[in-house]
Amino acid sequence: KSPTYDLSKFRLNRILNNNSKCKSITLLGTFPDLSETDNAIVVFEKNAYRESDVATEVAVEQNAESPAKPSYFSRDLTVRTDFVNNIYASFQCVPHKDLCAVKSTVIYPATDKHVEKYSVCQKYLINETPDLYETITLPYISSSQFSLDWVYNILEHKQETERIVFEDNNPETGFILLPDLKWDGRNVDNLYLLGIVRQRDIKSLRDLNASHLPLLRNLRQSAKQAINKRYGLNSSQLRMYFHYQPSFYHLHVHINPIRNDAPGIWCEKSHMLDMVINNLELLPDYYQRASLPFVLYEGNKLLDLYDARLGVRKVDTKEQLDNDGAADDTVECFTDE
Ligand code: M7G
Repeated sequence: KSPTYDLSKFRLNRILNNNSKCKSITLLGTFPDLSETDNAIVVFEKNAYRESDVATEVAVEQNAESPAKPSYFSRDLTVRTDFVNNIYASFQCVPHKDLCAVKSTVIYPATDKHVEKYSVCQKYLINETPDLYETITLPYISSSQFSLDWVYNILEHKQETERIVFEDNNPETGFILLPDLKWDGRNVDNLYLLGIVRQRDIKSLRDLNASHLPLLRNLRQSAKQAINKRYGLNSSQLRMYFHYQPSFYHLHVHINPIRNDAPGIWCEKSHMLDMVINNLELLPDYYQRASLPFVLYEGNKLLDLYDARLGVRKVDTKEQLDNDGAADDTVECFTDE
């Protein structure tokens, strides 16, 4: 069930993150009208520029077909001069109100896990061996993870149905392609789509084996075709990847254009779909045998479990740094025979 709230009634308790590079601010607060105690997270993010919004009035008027859209360069622009110095000038501009929309994401009610995910904090890299996955990560994610209700709502056509870009109903190889929560849906330059698989028992990359190759190949091909048809982007202009660890343990692929630095494309978290397919072609149980690095955030209980086993938070000693990699001797190596 989706709660209804009035965003203007939000009351701020704490700023969780203020990212000047992404031009976004993440706020923790409540909707007192609904509950004094339930936490709400609100993310405000300035939209990326659309190239069509900088058309000059002449260019807009030339196109009699479509009504003139607001442009930055029109009478609606209010300009305040900061300074003019020789050939240099600086202004504060307020464009037409239609160009000032701010993308706003709300999570309500937000759990402690959401607050942790959206807060700035210390991060640590874990090199997860198959044994560490079985004994630490898997028991933890089985008992504590974000609800997948939003994923099932999409798969069952209960929510976001009108946003679906493409769907394939095959229970084994099918998936739904639709805009990610992070995309404002306006600007193809920062397009961000999700491919959510129909199969419900694949938690993450770790569960993939060669039996999933038909699914992965179908996802790669059909998503590329659908994106080309709808948005005119070439298959060679797209980046398709999995996150490890994901936040949501139902297999999904992130898709965005390579020319844009989408949020969340960090190398320590991303595994390209092409490489995943190739790894499985070479070694059917690659992801059950591989060590997979992933990042843990301060405040996450899984970090405490790893710290107890591996001493992740401990300051490195010179001996440790010298011995780094020594444990690799115990790892089975695959060589040409
Ligand atoms: P992830 O790799 O599990 O986690 O990706 P991440 O957030 O650490 O990247 C899940 C993806 O699903 C993210 O890119 C989210 O922005 C997106 N997402 C999350 N929710 C709750 C929704 C939703 O309700 N609708 C849609 N369309 N996307 C969502």
